[in-house]
Amino acid sequence: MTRVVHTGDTHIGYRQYHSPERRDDFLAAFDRVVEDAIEDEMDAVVHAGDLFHDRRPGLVDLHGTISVLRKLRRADIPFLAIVGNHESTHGQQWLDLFETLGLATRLGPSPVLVGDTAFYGLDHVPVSKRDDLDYEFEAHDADAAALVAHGLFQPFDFGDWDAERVLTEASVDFDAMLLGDNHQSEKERVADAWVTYCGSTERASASERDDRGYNIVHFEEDVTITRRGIPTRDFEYVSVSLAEEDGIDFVREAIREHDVDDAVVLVSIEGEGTDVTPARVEEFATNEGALVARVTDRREIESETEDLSVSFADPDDAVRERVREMGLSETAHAVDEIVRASKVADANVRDAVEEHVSTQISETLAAFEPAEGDDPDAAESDAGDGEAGKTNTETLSVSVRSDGDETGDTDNEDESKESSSENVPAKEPSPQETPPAEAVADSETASEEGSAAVDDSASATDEEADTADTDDAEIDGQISMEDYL
Ligand SMILES: [Mn+2]
Repeated sequence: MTRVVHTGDTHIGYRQYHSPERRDDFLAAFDRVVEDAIEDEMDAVVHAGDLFHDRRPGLVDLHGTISVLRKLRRADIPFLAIVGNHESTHGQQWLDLFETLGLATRLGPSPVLVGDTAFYGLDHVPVSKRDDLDYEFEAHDADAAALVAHGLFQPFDFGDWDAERVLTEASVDFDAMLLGDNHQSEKERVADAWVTYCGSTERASASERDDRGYNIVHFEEDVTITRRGIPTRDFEYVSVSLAEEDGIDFVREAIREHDVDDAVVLVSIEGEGTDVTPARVEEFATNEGALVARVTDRREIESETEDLSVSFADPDDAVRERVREMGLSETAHAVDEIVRASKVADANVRDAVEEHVSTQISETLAAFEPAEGDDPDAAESDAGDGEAGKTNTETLSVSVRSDGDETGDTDNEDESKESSSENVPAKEPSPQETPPAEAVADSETASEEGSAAVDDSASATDEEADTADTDDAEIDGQISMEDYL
């Protein structure tokens, strides 16, 4: 008999809504799961990927994680894990470091025995590389076997990886697939095995409305899966529909009906109404004790500022217009698109930019020629301008700002806009529940192809990337694993 905790999608280091408290919450949730496992004398804690939110966790996140893992080691409970898409690096993984420290076991194609159950691992693999997988696993002589994997699997909604195919093609007969990536817990029988998601342990997105928790998996004659909830940060969803004469007081009343103390408060406004701006609503909720308040204003209001050249209703428009005026090269525009347009997960921006620029260098240097300034169309593709020096300087300052402020933080705001594979658009109840200015997610393909392409171009460019990482460390407090080793 073997009894394990199945957890995953912990996303330690996620400073959701720019909130340091939220960052602590993600670590606290992991700690809670581990404390439960120790109290219940579990045989192991199995982690199905995305322990970290980012491939470059901050020092404080690493420190906290190591402290929690040490508790498990003291209790003599093994921590078995795989690598998810969020934390994956191109070289050695953080998990390898923890393994070196004796704090974790990285699961792979060889069986790791816990009691009389054999555990195997399958890290997240980009879609473009899955056809090459042969699902060869080393044989075992245990009573039961489980495969721990990270990805969006069929038969669940939005799956792009077929669990049935994995189970039938695998050289080992698995009794269970313990999965991560989908932040919603799921459980279904497939090809004589249980296929289950444990769900995330803190809401990494406003769309994750169900209670958070983890699985307890019991391997006996049969496999039994039960769920246990954990306390998490309160999210209050406030939905108001304003009639024409309704003002800010109406919204305040609606907020007062909720217990917003220390909560993440997400207000959705529909209808008409006067006198109500998101800033005033957020200020009110914060004064009422909310940890974080975000407003999604879904009203369509006639603009009274049509004679202004900049619409503050859409700052992105203003930025776009300014970028067009700068006479940037085609490549600079492409880089701007990658950095700012949110189609690429923040963790993958660096690699996507590197990949794009390397390709351009090898294919067409013309793409680096500055475009005509003040000409939106010419700026897309044309080359040559006397103001090259000036525009290049501006380009640099724009990309530095974007990297530090825009991409890192804004993209982190809500996973729904990231292109990682746990982006599950249709599972999000409706756009009104996501915080403001957060575009609905983009296709997974962008980042998948981005990272796959970088994988292919291999380590030739790794060194440069690492240097950049070190520079960045001074800016955002993140460090690369190589700084540690
Ligand atoms: Mn995840």
